[in-house]
Amino acid sequence: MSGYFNHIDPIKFEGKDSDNPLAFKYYDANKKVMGKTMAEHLRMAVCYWHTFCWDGFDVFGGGTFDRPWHGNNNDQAAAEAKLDAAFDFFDRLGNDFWCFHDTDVMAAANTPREHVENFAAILDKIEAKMDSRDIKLLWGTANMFSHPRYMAGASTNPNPDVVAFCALQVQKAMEATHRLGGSGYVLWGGREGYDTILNTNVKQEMEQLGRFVTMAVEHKHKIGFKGDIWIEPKPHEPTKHQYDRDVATVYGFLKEYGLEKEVGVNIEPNHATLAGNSFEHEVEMANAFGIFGSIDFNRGDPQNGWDTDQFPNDLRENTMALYYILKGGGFKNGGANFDAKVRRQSRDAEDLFYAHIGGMDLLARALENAAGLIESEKLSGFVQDRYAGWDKGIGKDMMSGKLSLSEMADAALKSNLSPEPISGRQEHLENIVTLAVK
Ligand code: XLS
Ligand code: NI
Ligand code: NI
Repeated sequence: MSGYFNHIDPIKFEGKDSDNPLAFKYYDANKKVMGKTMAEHLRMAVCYWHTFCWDGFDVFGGGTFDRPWHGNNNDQAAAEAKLDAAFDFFDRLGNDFWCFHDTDVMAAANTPREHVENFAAILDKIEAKMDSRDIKLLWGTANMFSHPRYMAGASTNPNPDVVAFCALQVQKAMEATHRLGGSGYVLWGGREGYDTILNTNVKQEMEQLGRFVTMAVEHKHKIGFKGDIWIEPKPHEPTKHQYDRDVATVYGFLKEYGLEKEVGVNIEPNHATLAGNSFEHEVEMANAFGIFGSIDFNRGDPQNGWDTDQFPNDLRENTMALYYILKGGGFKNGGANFDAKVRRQSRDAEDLFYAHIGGMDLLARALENAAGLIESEKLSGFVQDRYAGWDKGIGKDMMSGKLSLSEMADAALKSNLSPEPISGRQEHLENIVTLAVK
């Protein structure tokens, strides 16, 4: 036990009239919404990296948090101290899931053999922690972007020896995820892209990525991992152009390599907005392609053009996202993790709790709002009516392939109709959402 969180009592649900900032006002794990509990719907996870690894540094200055487990050496003792603190935090917050990168949890390693040894050493400890609790692993991943060896990319690196190191990290991280009972495995291609086209062979790199993801899928089947693999789209940052730009781009990539039935997406709203998309657009595109997986729930800042990774607090945006998530059938193996970090001045233990409590309460409200929108059928009914023409007549015949272009054209000549434009009712529909955001 680290002691760092000792002054914080386990967080309880106290209801919306509570004044206690260290209590849930809306997240009532066992409350039923559309037939499932809030906990079952949301599958909320704490992310190890921002919450326990980041020390508050930014590009202009060093760490500000002074956590007792952040020593100068990232050795096994430090990794174990961090693990104790993390599980002590989970015990108090009561989150059902967590997620991690290999390098978050282990002692620093420089060589491939050291990587295997250090990762294995901490895995036994993690397993022991998990065995004595109810907490589950939402997903695991490998960090293939922080070490200088990855400055020119991970699986898209010009040097095959670097890609071999990636293969080792993915192999071990996926096996660890499987061993710890994880539901998913994430591939975020942090440096799978380029800074200048002048030094880059784009076709070669795309093919490396295609082959590498195929190898990861083959390995999943070889070891019998039954969870999902998800790619996390992001358009840029750290590289100028990233190959996994957004959901539609990832789908094109998956189709090209025959992986669209094997790999889904882990959507992050801040990445969506950086790509010029709304959060709900990305969710609905993933639903349309059948690749919806999981969500990293953070937010950006409307005035800043980078991945600020802030805890979510926009009820309307998250109501919309949850509406499309529920409409698509909700989370299966996926869930809601907070890929978000407290601000650099939020340096106290309490701040970590305020952040997660706020995010969990927000998602609980957004879930109830979204369920209300689904149940009222006002939005879905409107959309259904709008497209009703495709269930019959020439609409149906065109879509079933019965009509050629000329036959469809003949239908226009035959009816000689100049169809009346019909209102899209945008403001009316927006009002329905506004009234549902409570
Ligand atoms: C960075 C990403 C990263 C992934 C996991 O922008 O969001 O944190 O979620 O590697
Ligand atoms: Ni993320
Ligand atoms: Ni991100």
